[in-house]
Amino acid sequence: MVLEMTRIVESATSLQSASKMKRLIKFLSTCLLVLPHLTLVHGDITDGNAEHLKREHSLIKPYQGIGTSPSSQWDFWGSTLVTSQYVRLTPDEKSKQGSIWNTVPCFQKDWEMHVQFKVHGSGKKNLHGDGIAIWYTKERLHPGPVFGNQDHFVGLALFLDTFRNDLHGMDRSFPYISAMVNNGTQPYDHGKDGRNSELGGCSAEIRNKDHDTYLAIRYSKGRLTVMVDVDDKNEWKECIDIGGVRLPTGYYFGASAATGDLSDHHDIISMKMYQLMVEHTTEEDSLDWTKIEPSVSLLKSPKDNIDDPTGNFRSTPLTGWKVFLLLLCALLGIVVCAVVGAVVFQKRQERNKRFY
Ligand SMILES: [Ca+2]
Repeated sequence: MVLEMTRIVESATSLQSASKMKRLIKFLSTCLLVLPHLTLVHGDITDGNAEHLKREHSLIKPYQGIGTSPSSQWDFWGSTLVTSQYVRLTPDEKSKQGSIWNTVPCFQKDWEMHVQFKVHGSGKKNLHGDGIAIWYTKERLHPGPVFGNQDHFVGLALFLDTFRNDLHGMDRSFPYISAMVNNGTQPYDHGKDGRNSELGGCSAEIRNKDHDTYLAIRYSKGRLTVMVDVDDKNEWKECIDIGGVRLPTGYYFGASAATGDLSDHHDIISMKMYQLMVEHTTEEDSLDWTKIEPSVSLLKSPKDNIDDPTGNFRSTPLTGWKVFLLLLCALLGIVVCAVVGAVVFQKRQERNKRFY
């Protein structure tokens, strides 16, 4: 389009003014190229801003009072061992299960959880397991078969699956990170490594690293974003980014891990929860967010959304794009006006020259 404009302008004006116009168009087209990046940067996951750290939902060294103090904001269960340097959910031993749970329900509508973890053990390639799960669920401290937590859970789970159970699923490498949202009706199928119920995922080398390994989970305006920082580059790499996710407030954060015939040390170093400063419409704010049922609209047919009184939430992930398109249209408008204006100005000048 910009090239087309350049051609039109070249034919309409003299060579000298065309070069000026080219510079103008080059500048404006640079603006157009830069604009999407500005919006992308805006949408990127943030690094933790200490101001917005919610201590009551965070697990930070040296984990004072955990499990022993009545005012403790974290409970633990099973094989979990709390030291001053790490919370070990399982040791590198067979058939262990452990978990740690925030005792304070989270009433933030938009949040970001940064988890520093460490998975390490003596098992050689493919001879280790099973992995860690990070939870945001209705219930807490319910041990079970899903990485040490109950099946048919209600809420969100992130699985850091280090052992490949499904030998047919050779198209992906392990460890594999995946997300699942459940309203309690779906089972987690270990035999398929949860593939039937996953919303998205990525492979990530997270085991036996000498450097720190991190995972970030952001939930804001119906969008779930998961980033990993496991390559010692101090930068987030996108793993999962999906819209149309609905999660209520009032659920609990937790982490669990399990070993089977194969094992690993599954350690949590920290869980830092940040409140995101996001504005909501009065309509959104007037709803009772604790009553929302966990769901993902992408997995439903459009028909299912019609009778949903809160279905309007689902369009919110598009807002960023709408804003971008509006800005793009505005900029294109400016470009067209500038080109037309310059052509008109040039023609007038030429007409004036003829009179002298
Ligand atoms: Ca598995």
